[in-house]
Amino acid sequence: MSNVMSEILAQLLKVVEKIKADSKVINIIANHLDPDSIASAFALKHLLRHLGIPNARIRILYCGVPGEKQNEMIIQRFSLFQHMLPLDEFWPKINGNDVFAFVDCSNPNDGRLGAAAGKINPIIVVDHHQNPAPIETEDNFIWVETYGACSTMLTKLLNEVGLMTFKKEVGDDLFVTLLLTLGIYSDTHGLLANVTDDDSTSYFNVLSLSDKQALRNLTNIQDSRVYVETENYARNHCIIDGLRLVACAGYLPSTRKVYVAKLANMMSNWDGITVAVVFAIIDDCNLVFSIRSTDSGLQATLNDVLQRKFKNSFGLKMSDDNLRLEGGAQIHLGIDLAADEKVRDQYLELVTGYMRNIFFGNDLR
Ligand SMILES: [Mn+2]
Repeated sequence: MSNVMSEILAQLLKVVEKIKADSKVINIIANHLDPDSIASAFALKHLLRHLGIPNARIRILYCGVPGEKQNEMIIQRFSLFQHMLPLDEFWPKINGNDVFAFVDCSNPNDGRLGAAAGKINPIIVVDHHQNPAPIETEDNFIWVETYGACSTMLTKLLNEVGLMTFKKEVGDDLFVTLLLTLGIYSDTHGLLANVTDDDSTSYFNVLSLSDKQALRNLTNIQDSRVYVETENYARNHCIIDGLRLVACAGYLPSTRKVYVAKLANMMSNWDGITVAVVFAIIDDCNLVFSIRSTDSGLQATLNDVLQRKFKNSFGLKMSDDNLRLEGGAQIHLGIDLAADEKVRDQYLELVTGYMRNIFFGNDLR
């Protein structure tokens, strides 16, 4: 064991002993539902259980919705919703006996935490993002380091304590190694982005312990027919002006909101495009748009102009892999005009004109 790793482990063990001595309930927070976040949450649960915290005093709380189809498939395959609870629903029941762990996130003020934002002081943090994290003291365990995936950090911890074996008889979650494999794979774009030596070592380690057939099934993702139709619509309703693109994805049910971001990701990869904006009118009376830009020099300007236009409904950040700016907004429109098929096209055209003025206009030049 390296000196650094044994120091990290010693601090974790100290905090775990304190949680045990005080009979606290530890709430592991996954503030989004992607493979890395889910894997890290269940791997930490495995670790804490084997360090002596009873199952009944470990809870996984999640934020948001699965969004991407792969996340849905993972959750469904292992019935994960039976083993985690939505933070927003559970938050009112939290009491003085609860303590918190953050995995794959470290910022207590993150908006995804909803009502809990700014109110949690985590006692454990394991994260690979460079976010404003809580300060490490004697009494907490804050491990924030630059790796390709948080799953890599959990893999390292499990290996350090010799807990990389999973047995059904003792109630272990047998799917943890598979989740860790998917977590590292997806956050490093298949070991191609942001990958450190530890990421690749950890990846092959957990891969060798994973069910290959399940892995194939969970990485073979077919686009739904609705997605293909939406993509066709967006391709047919996209306007390009120089290096910029604005595309309308039409009128979507709120369960398909994630398509907007997915299409913006795709279109920002088109040759010659540095800014891609995709928007849709959603049936919950919202105008949703996603913006992607490979020109990081635009960050300040975009932030300025779009904050002014859309206030707090707009947010922009550098992507986890540092490859592009990612942002978006959800603007409440108050009336579901597009529900009326007779005026839908006119309405979408009107909004298209509005978006063109913003993203092709002088303010953002
Ligand atoms: Mn991650």
